[in-house]
Amino acid sequence: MKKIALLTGITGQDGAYLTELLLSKGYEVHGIKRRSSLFNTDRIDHLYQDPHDENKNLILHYGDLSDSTNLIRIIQQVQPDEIYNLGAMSHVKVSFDTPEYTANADGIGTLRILEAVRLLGLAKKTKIYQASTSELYGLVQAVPQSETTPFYPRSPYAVAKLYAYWITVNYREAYGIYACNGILFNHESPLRGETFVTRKITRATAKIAMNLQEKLYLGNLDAQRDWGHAKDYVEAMYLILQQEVAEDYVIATGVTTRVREFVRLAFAELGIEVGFKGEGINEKGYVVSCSNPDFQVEIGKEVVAVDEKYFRPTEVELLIGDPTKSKTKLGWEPKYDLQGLVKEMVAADVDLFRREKLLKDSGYAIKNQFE
Ligand code: NDP
Ligand code: GDR
Repeated sequence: MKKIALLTGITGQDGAYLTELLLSKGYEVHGIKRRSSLFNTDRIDHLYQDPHDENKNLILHYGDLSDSTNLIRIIQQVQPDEIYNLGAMSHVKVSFDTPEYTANADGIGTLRILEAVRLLGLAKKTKIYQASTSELYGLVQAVPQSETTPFYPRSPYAVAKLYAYWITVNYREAYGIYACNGILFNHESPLRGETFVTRKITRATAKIAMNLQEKLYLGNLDAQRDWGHAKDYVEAMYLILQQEVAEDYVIATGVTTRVREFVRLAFAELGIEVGFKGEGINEKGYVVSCSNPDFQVEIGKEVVAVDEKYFRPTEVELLIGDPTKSKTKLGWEPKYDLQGLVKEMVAADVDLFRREKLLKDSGYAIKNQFE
């Protein structure tokens, strides 16, 4: 009998990689997608299967984490062995603009999934993975951060995810549901949303190198993040649900890097050396040298500047995870290091903008300028 998985957030970065992984393991995968005025399945279009095919293994359902009856109906119909709750308003900065919605989708949305499983009598059948986050650690209490480090959330997003974390633990303890938190540190990929800092940087690097963009405006260049590759991290999600006992795990690389350094590494991938001068909001990044004949960037050109609009009212300055438990208990080991991650992301964006440049040179406008 093939296993059945249900994913919320299937159209997101992690949803796409996890779907690929579960399909490769022979699962029947069901995903919840939101209705949108434009197609929103770009990340999983390569996995499309004809809904009329009797042997299809990928099935999408319309739904939303803010709608209990919809979740109950889908879970009842699908009878999943595993639920991966990846759906969320996942942008920390945007959560300050939409705090109530974020609490509803990210916090209460998790409760709705747990409660649906309980009400439908699936407590002994359905295992639940909750997408928890290193943002729970927030204001630094201790480093590196592990499963026992105290939480101190610093955004409406993190506070909503704190509720989701504890309600998951509570349903495990109260009703015996196999429900686990994966406390994942930042993970990126060519599928990363364009407004998260790594993808914003790799896109701008490619565009600046091709003279499609003048400058990259960023916020806090000093922030430190433990960045891994999403492909490695969805392997961990799967492993977390395959254990004898339900537990919570930190998934991280154990290496932290500043935003400024990520910028340097991205440009260096294209043979462009970027230096920084100035301090605080007056800090600038400029081109020191360019050894790649494919890209004509002027030496001395200012390519990075700071814009206060990207500062957060309360910032998380330093994240560095301790993945000892996941390595020893799950046998999880990441395959990518930061260099490999940056290389893949920059290459994918160069490829993307080569195509966009062709369009621009033929007189068509470049899409997606808003962020
Ligand atoms: P994305 O932002 O790429 O994807 C989020 C997904 O959630 C999308 O499919 C989105 O749909 C969906 N979604 C948003 N709101 C709702 C809603 N109200 N109802 C149903 N679905 C909704 O996130 P990632 O893939 O990067 O992250 C996956 C999960 O892991 C998230 O919960 C995130 O908070 C968490 N996380 C992510 C980390 C990371 O570094 N990537 C680290 C730690 C945790 P649509 O496509 O329509 O917008
Ligand atoms: P984060 O990711 O907030 O850690 O949340 P993001 O990439 O948005 O920010 C990382 C750090 O970079 C700083 N920064 C900027 N961030 C953005 N987005 N844009 C900028 O221009 C910019 N300049 C500097 C930020 O201030 C921050 O310190 C991600 C999300 O995927 C969450 O859903 C997830 O839970 C956490 O990672 C772990």
